Amino acid sequence: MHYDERTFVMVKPDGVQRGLIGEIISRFEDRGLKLVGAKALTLDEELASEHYSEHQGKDFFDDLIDFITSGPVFAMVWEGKDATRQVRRMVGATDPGEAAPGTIRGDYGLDLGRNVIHASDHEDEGANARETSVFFDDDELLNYEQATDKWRY
Ligand code: RTP
Ligand code: MG
Repeated sequence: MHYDERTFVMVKPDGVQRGLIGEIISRFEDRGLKLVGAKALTLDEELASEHYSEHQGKDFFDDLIDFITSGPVFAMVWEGKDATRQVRRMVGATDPGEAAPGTIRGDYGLDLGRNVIHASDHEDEGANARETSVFFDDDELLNYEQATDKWRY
């Protein structure tokens, strides 16, 4: 269990279009996580394929790439205790129809494609480092103390 674990998260084009960036940031802030990187951008096909390289060859891959390149996304890195697993719990199941109410996908997701948010897989050991490096250079990530740090992670 690492208190300063970092995890990669991205609001997908549907979440950006629906104005959910602020709501999603608030949820992670309220949970006591620390924002150490953020960036708005539109993915091209190459970057999108690199990000979702684990799904190359699957039947939903082309639709996934079309969707994720269809408009701006909002990429972030959050830091905190057990951050990868805790963020995944807050994000909820892949299919919003199965995601529990109270999770981001359970509250806002529409369907398997339009599920609002991506988060690195806590069961895939290298996912965070790999995905973070697709979006951020090392010097774009912050190291800072928050006044509230001693009260949280
Ligand atoms: P993500 O990577 O986007 O955070 O989602 P996830 O880990 O919960 O799910 P993953 O298995 O990595 O799938 C990536 C995205 O592909 C779409 N998908 N479509 N059978 C299908 O049609 C299918 N399966 C997955 C979803 O949008 C999912 O978020
Ligand atoms: Mg995934």
